[in-house]
Amino acid sequence: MHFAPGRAPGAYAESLQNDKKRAMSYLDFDTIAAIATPVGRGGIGIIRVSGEKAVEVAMTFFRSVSGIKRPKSHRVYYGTFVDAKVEVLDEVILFYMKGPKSYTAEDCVEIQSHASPVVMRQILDCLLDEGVRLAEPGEFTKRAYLNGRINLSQAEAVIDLINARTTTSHEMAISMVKGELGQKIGALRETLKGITVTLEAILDFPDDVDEAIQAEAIRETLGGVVIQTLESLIGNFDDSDIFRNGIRVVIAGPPNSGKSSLLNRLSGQDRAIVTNVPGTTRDLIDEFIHIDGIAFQVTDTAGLRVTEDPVEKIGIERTLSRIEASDLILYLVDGSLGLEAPVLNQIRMYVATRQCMVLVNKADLTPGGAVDLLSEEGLAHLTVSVKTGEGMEAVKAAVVSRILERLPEDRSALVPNRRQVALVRKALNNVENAVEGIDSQLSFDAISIDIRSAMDLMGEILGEEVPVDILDEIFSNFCIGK
Ligand SMILES: Nc1nc2c(ncn2[C@@H]2O[C@H](COP(=O)(O)OP(=O)(O)OP(=O)(O)O)[C@@H](O)[C@H]2O)c(=O)[nH]1
Ligand SMILES: [Mg+2]
Repeated sequence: MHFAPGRAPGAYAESLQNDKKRAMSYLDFDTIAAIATPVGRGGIGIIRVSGEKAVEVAMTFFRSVSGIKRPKSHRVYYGTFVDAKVEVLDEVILFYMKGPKSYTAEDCVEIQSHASPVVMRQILDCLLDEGVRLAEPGEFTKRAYLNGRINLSQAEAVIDLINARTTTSHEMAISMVKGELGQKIGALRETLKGITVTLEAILDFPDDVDEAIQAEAIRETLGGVVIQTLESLIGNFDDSDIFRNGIRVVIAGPPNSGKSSLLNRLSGQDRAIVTNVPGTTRDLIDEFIHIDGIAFQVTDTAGLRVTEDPVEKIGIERTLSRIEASDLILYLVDGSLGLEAPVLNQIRMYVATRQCMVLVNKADLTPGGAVDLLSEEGLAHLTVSVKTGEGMEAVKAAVVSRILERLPEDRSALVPNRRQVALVRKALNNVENAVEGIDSQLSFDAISIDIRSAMDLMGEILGEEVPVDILDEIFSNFCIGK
């Protein structure tokens, strides 16, 4: 066969097999345990045990009230957990899940105790003394992956879920755990596979196939659905990236307009110094806040004006560079005054070039012309009194809706993570090369190399062809017990 020079089709399947084998041999499947619930006091705590010896070891210490010696799968047992000296450590509930119907797809036992860190630690120590090993961060999920129960994008979604800081990113993580992204990528890989099969046929039986017609069809699929899907995945990532990290909002504007007061009002804390002296704030002041389940990093800044004060100058430079790195500017002016030309120019520039909302503060005072000027200029603005709180709800609602405009329409949309999107970008590059190759009538051999690479990248996203060191990196982002 002339297929994909340098890598015969058999070699491809073999390398897949080898990757998996390498990953398997890398983990010795001994029995592992860890505390699976967060540190700190709460109602119940869970100690999770997974592996061949899970039941045997757990039953060494468990005394069931009903007197059973061997638990049945997917049943819950009530009893006590005793240590090696047969002293009762706690009342516990034992839940046994026989593999493969468990989180790791191995025999799993979960012991629920009271959430006291001391008790949980003692229970864990008993298990560890019996030859169970402490799980590494992410090892339970890693086993679920290596045992074939979940694919890599699902495993990564579990990390995102654990780390989700906001409701929105939580929703995105949930839909990935369900495997929607995996399905999409899988479908894309099937499409690419179909194309490589066609190319193979053309190369093997050149006389039986009309090359021009086939090339046209392949070009249409690649240039159409394949490129569109890859581009939309990249777009979804870009759109949703801000939700993972918190949206960066900068409060800017002339001195004394009420910026520090606004930060304090939004955060509900007396965070920044407020005085009637213009130029009070010199440095950047950050606060994390939540509005409607979305995380914001709000920064109060030094008022923008021409100044000879060296300290204030540095503060203003910092303000400007933070504005450049922001997702949204809240430009605040004092409504009891007019607007000076430099301020008006600055507003015009930010509104035109960046995400910027203009807020006219001090609505409790007599208007001084700022509102009229903005209206004349056709610049949208909201009026507010940070002091009385009037108009604050409208400001928050406007901020949220401005941000939600940037979210992928369907919230459960397919959003790859950082590692995945890097692979999607590479794949897009390959597919674009293939399309160019067809247009410039390159040999089918050459084109199939690009398609093959794109296909491998899809496999890598699904975790079917992942080098071991990358696996390590992914799973080390987990906490212990997951
Ligand atoms: N009447 C009224 N006064 C306000 C309002 N908001 C803030 N102020 C007052 O305006 C003055 C300046 O407020 P700050 O929050 O320090 O203003 P700033 O923009 O941070 O000022 P700089 O840090 O100097 O740039 C203070 O005396 C506040 O009490 C408001 O809505 N109404
Ligand atoms: Mg201030």
